[in-house]
Amino acid sequence: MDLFAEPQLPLANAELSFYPDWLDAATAAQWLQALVAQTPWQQPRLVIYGREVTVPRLVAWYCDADVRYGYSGFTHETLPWTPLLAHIREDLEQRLGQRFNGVLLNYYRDGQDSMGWHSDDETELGRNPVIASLNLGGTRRFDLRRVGENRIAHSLPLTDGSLLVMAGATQHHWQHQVAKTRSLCTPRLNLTFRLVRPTHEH
Ligand SMILES: O=C(O)CCC(=O)C(=O)O
Ligand SMILES: [Mn+2]
Repeated sequence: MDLFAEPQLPLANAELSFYPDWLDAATAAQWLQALVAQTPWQQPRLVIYGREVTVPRLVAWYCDADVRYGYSGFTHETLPWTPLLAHIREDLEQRLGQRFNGVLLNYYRDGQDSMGWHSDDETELGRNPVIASLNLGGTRRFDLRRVGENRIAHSLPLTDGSLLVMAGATQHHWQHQVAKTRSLCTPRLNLTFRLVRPTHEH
């Protein structure tokens, strides 16, 4: 890792750190191949304004046995940690000094797979959640806009082996998306590690 590169992105009311070289290429390739093959992918349907839509990507949710988490209007089927995912979690926890008890896998098969504008602001995540987002495979553009504005204020390419950490008040002031694109892109796997609080804490 380049010790002189400043990971902090220059956005007001946000705590965003980007580490482009978090993983070496061989590790990233190995994890991508294994995770794509061993994950029981789901494509949930959810109801938006009374219309049933299919989520435009494949997902899977792994967490500790005691975690309850409803995400974006639907409850994921809960999977137990695999040895590889437990290893990745441990590596992140050690290097970031932050605990996580769940990870959402998002698999973008091609440019038509996407994730719409949102903040990761579910109450289960607590007031100022730390979310560690690991990227494997094809590069996709990650956009940020201020809550209440349409204009994209900042974009960055989430490249293979990179890590984006969102912390502090970021989710109160900013939304993010991974938009559809007509450009050719190879499959991309994103893992967002989260710490879900017990429901009785709030
Ligand atoms: O794929 C990404 O980089 C975004 C994932 C995301 O925002 C989420 O899982 O909440
Ligand atoms: Mn998100």
